[in-house]
Amino acid sequence: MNKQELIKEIGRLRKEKEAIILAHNYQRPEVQDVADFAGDSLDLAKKGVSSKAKVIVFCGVSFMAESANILSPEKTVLLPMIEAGCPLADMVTVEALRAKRKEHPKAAVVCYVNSPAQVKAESDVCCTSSNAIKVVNSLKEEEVIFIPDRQLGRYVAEHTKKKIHLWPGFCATHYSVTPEEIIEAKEKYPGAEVLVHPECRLEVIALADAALSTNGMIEYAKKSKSREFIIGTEMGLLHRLKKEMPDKEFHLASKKFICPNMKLTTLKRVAESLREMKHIIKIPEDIREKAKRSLERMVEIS
Ligand code: CIZ
Repeated sequence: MNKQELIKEIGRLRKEKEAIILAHNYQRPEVQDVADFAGDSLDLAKKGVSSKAKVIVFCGVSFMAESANILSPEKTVLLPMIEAGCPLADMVTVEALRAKRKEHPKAAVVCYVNSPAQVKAESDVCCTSSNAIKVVNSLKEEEVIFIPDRQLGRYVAEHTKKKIHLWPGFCATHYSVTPEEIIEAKEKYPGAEVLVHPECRLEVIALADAALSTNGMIEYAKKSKSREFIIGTEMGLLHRLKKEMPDKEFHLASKKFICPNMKLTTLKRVAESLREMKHIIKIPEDIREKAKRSLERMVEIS
C-alpha cells in the first residue's frame, strides 16, 4: 500500500474500531498528521480519558501507552510497535528503588513520567519535565529521591532548597548533545532564541534561553516575539512547531536529536495495529491503582 492508501485504510479502521489515534510530539511527521491529537505523554493520556473512543492507539513508547491504560482502564490501549521502549525508563527497577528508599528513609520519591508503571506504583508522586520543580517544592519532606533522569534531577536541584538524591538514569538522545554544539548553532543563527529540554546536560541548559517540556516549547514559541528558534529536543517536535507557526523559523540544535525508538512507528504499523488489535497494553489492576494515585497526586499539585 502506498502512503495515501495507508492513510485511507487507517481512517476506515479508526471508524470501524471506534478508535482514537494519539501521537507523541517525537513521532514521525506522517504519524502525527494521521493522529487525532499530537502532544506530550501526559497531555495525550488525558486526551484518552476525555475521549468516547473504545480503543486508544498510542503512537509513542511503552511507558506512554502504560500511562494511557493507567488513566483509561475501560479502553483498549494499543501500542503499534511493542519494541518501542524507553531506555531511560528502563534505568530504574522496583528492587533498586526499594534499596534506595532504605538508604534514605526520610525522603519522598518523585518519579518522572518516563518510568515503568511498576515504578510509578512504588513512588509517592509523579512529575513531568514541566512541573517537576513545582511538585518537588510542594512536598512536606525535605529530602527527595528523584528518579530516573539525573539531568532533570540536577535541574530541579538548582531550583529547590530540598536535598535531592539523584538517580543515574539518562536519555541517550538528549544527553549526547554537547555545549559546543549549542554554541555552534548559536553562531549559525545569532538572532534565534534557544529552547532546550531539561533532559539535556546542565551545561547545555546554561546556554539556553529556556528549559522546557515539548508542549512548553510550543507555548513559549507562540507567545514569544522572536521569529527564530534553536530547538534542543527530539527532531519530531519541529514538525508541530513549523505546522502551528508557519511564519516562524525553527532549527534543530544538533542532528543527534533523534530517538530511534520514537521513529519505529510507521503508518504501516499504525494500520496493522488497528487491523489486528495489537499490541494491547494492560497493567495488572493492583499496580495500575497505585500508579494512578502517583499520577493523580501530581495533577492535584500542578
Ligand atoms: O513527557 C513527555 O511527553 C516527554 C517524554 C517529553 C516532553 O517534554 O514532552
